[in-house]
Amino acid sequence: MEIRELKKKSCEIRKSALKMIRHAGSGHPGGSMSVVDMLTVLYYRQLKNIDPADPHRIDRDRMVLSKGHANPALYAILADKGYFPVEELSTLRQIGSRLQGHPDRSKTPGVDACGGSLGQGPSVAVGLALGAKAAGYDSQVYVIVGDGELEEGQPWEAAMSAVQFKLDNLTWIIDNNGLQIMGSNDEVMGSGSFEDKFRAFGFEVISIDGNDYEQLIAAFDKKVSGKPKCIVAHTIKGKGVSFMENEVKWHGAALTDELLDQALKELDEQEAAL
Ligand SMILES: Cc1ncc(C[n+]2csc(CCOP(=O)(O)OP(=O)(O)O)c2C)c(N)n1
Ligand SMILES: [Mg+2]
Repeated sequence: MEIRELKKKSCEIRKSALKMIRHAGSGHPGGSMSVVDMLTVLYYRQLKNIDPADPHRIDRDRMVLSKGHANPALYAILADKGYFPVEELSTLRQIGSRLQGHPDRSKTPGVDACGGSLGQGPSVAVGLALGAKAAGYDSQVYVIVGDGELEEGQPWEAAMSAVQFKLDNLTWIIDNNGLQIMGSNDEVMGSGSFEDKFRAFGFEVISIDGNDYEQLIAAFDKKVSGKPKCIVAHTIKGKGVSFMENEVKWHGAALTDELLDQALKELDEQEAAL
């Protein structure tokens, strides 16, 4: 897909995710909006050998959404790609639904790893990347981690392992939106420069505007050998919806009907302007 088409697609995905959250009456719009652009590039351009007709294809690339609360963005994409019917999106977070609030690989076609209990996805991704190498598959593994999530200890163990095992088939993406559930990262637990930290661990580090398509594509396309790649994606929490951008209160809140209408109108205008 060309960049203009990707951008148009991202408007659709944003609208779909917000409608889902409104319908469910709960969810995480801020952190869903910040990852839409990276997910759009991944699913419509980057991931190889993914096939809705064969979701478990053994040689596929893998995508681990470690910050699992951003699931509505992923579900919107998986439905659009045909992993399950679009109508099913309205069952988000309902009892018995295949679309739970956080990713469940045993329930949802196209979901590669469980998530939601923050801090675990990088370890799963390290295992997947090791497994692909051991089995001789040319699969790439991507993991998306929140910046607040990196206050957990487990990701740093995974980071050491990824370097130790020279996992150059692993791309670790930090959604560095500067906010978490209770405020800014700096207020809650200042983490300093992720660029410096991951470089010190031995990653190839690429720092980008994570809502910019040219920069996302260049970062994904960069070939790295002998070590894992870390993309520090500086994003805007709530990206694309004026009243949500950089507002911590939109971490975990459903929209009212009025605000949903406003958000959809803004996204329609952005799409029409492309
Ligand atoms: C182990 C664990 N502790 C707490 C939570 C509750 N929680 C959900 S989202 C969140 C904040 C995450 O912040 P960040 O990783 O920056 O996510 P984003 O800003 O991308 O939404 C927290 C604490 C959780 N899901 N898992
Ligand atoms: Mg954050």
